[in-house]
Amino acid sequence: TSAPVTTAALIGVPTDVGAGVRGASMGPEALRVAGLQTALEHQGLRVIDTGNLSGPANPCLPPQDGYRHLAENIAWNRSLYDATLAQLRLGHLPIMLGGDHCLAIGSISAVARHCRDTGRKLRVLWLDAHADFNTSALTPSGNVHGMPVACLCGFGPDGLTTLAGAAPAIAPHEVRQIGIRSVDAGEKRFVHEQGLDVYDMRAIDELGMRAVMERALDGMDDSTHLHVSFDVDFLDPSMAPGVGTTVRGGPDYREAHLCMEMIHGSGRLGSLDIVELNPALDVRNQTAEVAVDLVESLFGKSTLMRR
Ligand code: 5AB
Ligand code: MN
Ligand code: MN
Ligand code: MN
Repeated sequence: TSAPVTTAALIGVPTDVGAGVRGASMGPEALRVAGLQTALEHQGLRVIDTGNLSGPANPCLPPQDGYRHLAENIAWNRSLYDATLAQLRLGHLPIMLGGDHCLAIGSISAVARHCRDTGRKLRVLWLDAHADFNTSALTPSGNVHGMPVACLCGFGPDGLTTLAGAAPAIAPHEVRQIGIRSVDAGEKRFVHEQGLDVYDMRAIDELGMRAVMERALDGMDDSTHLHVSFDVDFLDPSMAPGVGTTVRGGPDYREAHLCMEMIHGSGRLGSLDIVELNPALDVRNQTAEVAVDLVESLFGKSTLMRR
């Protein structure tokens, strides 16, 4: 009795319309060059690379009414929503290759819709230096990559909050944030008000990554779909310089691996985003290579046979 083979579907989304610094649009190709497909195949997955989605160029304009490039953000996320939902309906495990983190609105809206359609529970693990819980009123930048969690919870413009239908795609209690160390003042108040479950760097320092992950993964069962949204700036910039918004003091290499290994151990992983990788700021593709290393752990690579 061997477990059925999982088919992963890579969806490249080459855009940086939600970011303040350009370059994340080159992320999908950098992840491919770093050997993502082979790494997944080594962990026993079947992999389909669906190629890259296409969409509007980055107009590089200042914010309007609190958002930069709102129309472009909506266009890319609609297209990603459709592509992700199609793969979920085929029984595949979608892996979104970003692109900036605005794209989690499209991918997670599709996952939420699929969970609703199939009677599953949803758990979202948000691995990031940032809470990404700004609104147009709170944002210091207007960059939509700082707003996806708020949009998914229903706080945002119609074009980004209703991809999966009129109701918010997710509820704050379905989210666990890990690695957080940079939150804006207004955003911080809103995180508390909405009751997001945040494991910041202090929690990781005090409790250790193991206890944090035990808590973050607690309460899932056979009917839970686990989505991991991996913002590469989660990692300490000493090992991951290729991101637009570095923040010192992130998880080190071993802590990040333990995080991924424990997610694998939960057995519930159903979809993944890899976002915010910026090859224009990277050195010899090392950040993409670290991300691929971590994805190997996420899909079951371990030193010894079993644990
Ligand atoms: B990322 C900041 N909070 O809203 C903002 O990289 C940064 O997807 C957002 O986590 C960083 O502009 C967005 C200052
Ligand atoms: Mn982010
Ligand atoms: Mn971030
Ligand atoms: Mn970023």
